[in-house]
Amino acid sequence: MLHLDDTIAAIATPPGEGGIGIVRVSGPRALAIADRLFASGSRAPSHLASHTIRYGKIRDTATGERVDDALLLLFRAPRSYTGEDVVEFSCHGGPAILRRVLGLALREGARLAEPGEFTLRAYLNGRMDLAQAEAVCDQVRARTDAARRLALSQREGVLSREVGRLRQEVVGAMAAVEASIDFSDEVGDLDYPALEARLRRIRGEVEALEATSQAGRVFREGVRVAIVGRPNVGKSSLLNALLREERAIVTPVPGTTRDLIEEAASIRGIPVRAIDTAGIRQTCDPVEQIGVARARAALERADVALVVLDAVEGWTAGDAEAAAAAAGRQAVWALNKRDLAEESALAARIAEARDRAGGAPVVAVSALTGEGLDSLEEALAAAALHGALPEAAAVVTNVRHAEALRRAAASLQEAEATTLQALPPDLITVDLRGALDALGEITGETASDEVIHRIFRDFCIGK
Ligand SMILES: Nc1nc2c(ncn2[C@@H]2O[C@H](COP(=O)(O)OP(=O)(O)OP(=O)(O)O)[C@@H](O)[C@H]2O)c(=O)[nH]1
Ligand SMILES: [Mg+2]
Repeated sequence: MLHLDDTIAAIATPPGEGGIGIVRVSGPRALAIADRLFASGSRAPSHLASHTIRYGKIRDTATGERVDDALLLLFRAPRSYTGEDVVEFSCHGGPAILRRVLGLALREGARLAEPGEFTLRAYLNGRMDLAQAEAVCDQVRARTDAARRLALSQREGVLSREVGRLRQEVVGAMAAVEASIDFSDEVGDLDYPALEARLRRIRGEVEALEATSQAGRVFREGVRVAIVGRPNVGKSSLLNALLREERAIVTPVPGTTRDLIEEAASIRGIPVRAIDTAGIRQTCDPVEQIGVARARAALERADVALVVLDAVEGWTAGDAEAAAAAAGRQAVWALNKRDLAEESALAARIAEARDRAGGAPVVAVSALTGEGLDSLEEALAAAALHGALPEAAAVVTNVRHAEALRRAAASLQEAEATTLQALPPDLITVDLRGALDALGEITGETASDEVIHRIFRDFCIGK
């Protein structure tokens, strides 16, 4: 897959009907293909300047049939997305049109692009590094504004620059070690304590960057929030309130919700799958029994449990059962129906819930009036992020990057140990080389073809 000598083509817009649809062609034959397919005025596309748009007609040269009128966008190498000659046909967005135009491009010598191959070429041609290429995919996949922002900053190179800076730090330490090997007469023997302190500082910075990955992953991949509690406390009402949509059936009858109801929401920019469940209780109704079993299973799979209690009714055995089911995981407790509770009684209920919540935050809320919903969302976001809101400029959102950073930190720690024992300097450089390689995998300098292949395989076709 890692070759660049042929010309690739793909439909770059999603399947189905749309205002426009784009067929993209990149490679040495791109301009020649445009010449064959596209007619506009007297000048052939291959004679147009780079970054030109032309209105014209797409024709099947074999039959002379007119296929569509379209815009041609033309970018010459190296100033294009892929770094190669690129043409894009902006057609009317219908599947038959786009299939036909793509077919013509293939007939004229292009090959169907593999997933992510345009971006792969951008990477191989040095238009972006590996972390930036991965961010392209994250941008496309972003479901919330926060995820979009993180992906954009990574594509713009914020993470790459931080990784590059850390690599330079390691290179600097390595240069000091190597100088002591090669020029011990001039620079003197290695200052082991100073080197050890220097390596420890660098490792601290690598670890700090790795530590942002927890939050980064939450923003990128989202979390599952299971809403649990005994019947009738207002779980479905809270789901609807969080979604701002009447999604689940709400009635005064306990046992209304039988099956799981799962819906996507965005809470403080975090993509959330909110799961409403059947009220947990002992029951003889076989349908409800299955519902309760599903509620427990949903809880098992959830990242955060939203345990709902009633702000008016006191603590019951049913609450204890629901709380026990949620024990041991990230949880937020909501005292719902606060609009029905007297102020003093509410304070007592909050205190009682705090006693039993085992450290989980307790929020008084009303699904009916929306009071307290803001604080509930705040608490859910904090629970999802394990309390750590990313403040750093560079945030790691990718498991692969986090794993590489952990290996870099481990190598640095080895180097520290070697230094501490005042072992021969070449042994230290071996560990430092390991740290450099691990950091280089993030931006791609030291990534294997297999790693690169795996990354682009997950892209969509045409990207
Ligand atoms: N006053 C008031 N009533 C509420 C509030 N939240 C829910 N209710 C009412 O409480 C009743 C039960 O609400 P649901 O949302 O169906 O409760 P649930 O926990 O999903 O119940 P099950 O599905 O049976 O387990 C309904 O009559 C709701 O209108 C609230 O904040 N204030
Ligand atoms: Mg319900």
